[in-house]
Amino acid sequence: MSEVPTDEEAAARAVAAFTDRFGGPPEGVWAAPGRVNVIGEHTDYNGGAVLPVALPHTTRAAVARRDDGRLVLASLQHPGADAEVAVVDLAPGSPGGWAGYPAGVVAELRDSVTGGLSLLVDGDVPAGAGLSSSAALECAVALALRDLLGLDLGPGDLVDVARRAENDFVGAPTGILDQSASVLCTAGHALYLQTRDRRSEQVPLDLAAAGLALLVVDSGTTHSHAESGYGDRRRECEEAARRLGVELLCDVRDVADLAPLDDGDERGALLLRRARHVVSEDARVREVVGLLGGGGDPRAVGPVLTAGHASLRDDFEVSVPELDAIVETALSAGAHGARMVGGGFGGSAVALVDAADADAVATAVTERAGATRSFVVVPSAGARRLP
Ligand code: GAF
Repeated sequence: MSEVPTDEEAAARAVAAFTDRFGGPPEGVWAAPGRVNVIGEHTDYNGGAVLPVALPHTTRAAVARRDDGRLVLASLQHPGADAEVAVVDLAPGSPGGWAGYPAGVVAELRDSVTGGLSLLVDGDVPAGAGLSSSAALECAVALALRDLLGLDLGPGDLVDVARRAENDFVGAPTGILDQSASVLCTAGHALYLQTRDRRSEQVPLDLAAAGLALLVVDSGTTHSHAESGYGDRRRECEEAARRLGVELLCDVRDVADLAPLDDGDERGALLLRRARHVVSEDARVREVVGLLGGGGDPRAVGPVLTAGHASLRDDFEVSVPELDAIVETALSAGAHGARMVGGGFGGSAVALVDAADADAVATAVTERAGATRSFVVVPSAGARRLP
């Protein structure tokens, strides 16, 4: 299990590190969380629904304006990898690496960043674990710039700025799930977001009251084809939508309506599987929201999560043996349901467990499935300025 600092502790640590690095205090410290998605994977770029919760783990940005037109970036998680560049010279991929995420946000807002910025990053969102550490960083910086520069940006604008940084500057073709979760989630709730029209609803999620816990399990693996695999899936979904004559795959509501994709050739069969995942996953989001809001036993959500895993594994083919083993082990250790989360090809899984079994399930996935870390998620607050 991993500990996270309080907002006050996190702010004090960021102020001290900033002062040490830049010789004076920052003008403020902003934090944004990572996320875990309860259900709704690979639906966001298909116009479907998602149901993330914000993690208690956040990324913090301590920021001060400069007057020399330069952007200077430092990170406690990347010692020795500071980056410095003139704001006018920011261009996709330059700087790259960790600094590309904050730089991408600054590039998006560069018309307002006339004097330059000093920025120090700290955080505890596990990196490379499929828990949105990159979106947390983008959103913390976007919020900092809005406040510091007095920009007229609503929550949806912040999501878009952060997402464009990831798509256009870093070059990762993601949807809006991660940035929306980081900005819009609230403590004690899951965010039920329709990505088509951005309507959202806060769904109360007090699993502890039902004697339950949502356990996040990090597989400790990231496969090298994660990025290319994600892009491939996006293109396959777009092709399936084109063949069906719909704008986005989630315009199809019934899996039976996907039958025309199976035109007898191999490509058609593959597109049918991809589309079947997306359309059935979108329905699973609605099912889970219904179960959580229906006043029944939230344990009923478990099998829906497990069905989501089977769909990601068999139809969408984004799981990996390490995640399959974690899911199987968690289920055999008593979890009510379990599935991989995020884009896939490595990263983390979630398991819905009786709170009393959380430690036993965590031990089982570590000892029998090679998991590197587990923690119980308390649905936490979205992006905010720290005190
Ligand atoms: C990644 C992406 F960034 C999200 O936009 C989403 O598509 C997710 O994979 C899969 O649901 O986290």
